[in-house]
Amino acid sequence: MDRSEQLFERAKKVIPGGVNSPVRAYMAVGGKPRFIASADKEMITDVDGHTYIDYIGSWGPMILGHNHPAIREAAMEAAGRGLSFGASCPAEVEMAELICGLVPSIEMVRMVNSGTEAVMSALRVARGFTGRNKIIKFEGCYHGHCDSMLVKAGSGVMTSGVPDSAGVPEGCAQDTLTAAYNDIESVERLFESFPGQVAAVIIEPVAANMGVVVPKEGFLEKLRSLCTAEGALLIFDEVITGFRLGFDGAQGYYGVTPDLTTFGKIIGAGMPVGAYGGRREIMEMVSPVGSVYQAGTLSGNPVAMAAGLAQLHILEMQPELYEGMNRMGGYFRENLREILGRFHAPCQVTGVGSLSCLFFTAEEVTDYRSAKTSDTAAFADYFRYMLAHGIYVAPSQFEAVFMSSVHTKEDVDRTLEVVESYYARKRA
Ligand code: HOZ
Repeated sequence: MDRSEQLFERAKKVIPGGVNSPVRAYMAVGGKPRFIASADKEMITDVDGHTYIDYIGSWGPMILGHNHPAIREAAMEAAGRGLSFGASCPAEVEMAELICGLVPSIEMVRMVNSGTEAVMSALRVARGFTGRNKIIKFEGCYHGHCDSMLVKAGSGVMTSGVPDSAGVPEGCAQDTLTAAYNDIESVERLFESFPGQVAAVIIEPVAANMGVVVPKEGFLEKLRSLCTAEGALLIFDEVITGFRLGFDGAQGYYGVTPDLTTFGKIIGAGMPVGAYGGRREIMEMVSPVGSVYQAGTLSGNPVAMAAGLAQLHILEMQPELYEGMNRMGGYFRENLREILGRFHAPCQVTGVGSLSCLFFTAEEVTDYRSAKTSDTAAFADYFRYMLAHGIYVAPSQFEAVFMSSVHTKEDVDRTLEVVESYYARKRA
């Protein structure tokens, strides 16, 4: 048994499934999870000394790569002044000003500790603001694990084949309505069925938890108009796309303005952070100004704020890093398609900017239903080969390939070589 296996055996005795988040258990791909000892730039090293090119990047936030010296130093410097105060600190004001300055739709923002918390809070605010209860979400979109969002959810919920979670009372889910991604008529029908009752529509503007599914041209615009016409708020869950597709995330990329936005780990450069924000009149609903209660001892934590600010400041000073990273994502997708085409592999390569995905299906992937046509056994086989050859992609079909600003052309070429050798071996 190697050290990862030993740790997993120990973990299984004291942590459910041996993991602190289900996707990590490798249940969808087989094999034993790798326990990570360290990470630097685009590389990650497990406890047995195997090094991989990392395409997870802690599920998105490592935009500048792992262990960036300026981010590490900012966090360490802040830690030297105390780990948590449970009181206001200067860095959280700076962070709020920076976010409001960079994202035009956000006039006020509240820090929380995870994307799940951000979504849970934004939904409460939307309900408080509109005085309505129903929320429309999209099949296959994942908005964290708060009760009302575990309905037709993506990510680990999708791989395990469990449509909902046990322990979610019917009452919590009954106000969640589900529409089909990229299908505006499915949203219109819900508004017609529940007139004047929908508080908000929440969406990942680029769906990245059923694999990566990009919005069809005009879909987000139509969603915007529909929400405005129906008096419902539009919430963009930008936990994955925020500050990744550019400073103003998917909303800037597609030119569609939501009423509320949720962010996650990216804001903290990987530290446990989330945030939600939007128009002033909506955000002024939040306690202590308004009547929507939401709180948190660790919110605006000084160490997390310092790390997040350091990353955002670097990006602010070097916006060309986005161009490089998006270009590398495009280069990867283009060459991957070329290889798959050569081997007549029934696959789809999807993505935008630095987010990519490889689906094992002949069908074009535009929504949850088509994403589910992917042959997950074929993905698992591919995953195991990639891992064995030093390429670390998410251990599930229904996640994204994350490119950082430090992935080099050599890394991507090496990755493509491994893909090519995988198909050559299959054909042989
Ligand atoms: N929710 C993440 C995938 N979209 C998985 C997080 C983890 O396992 O760390």
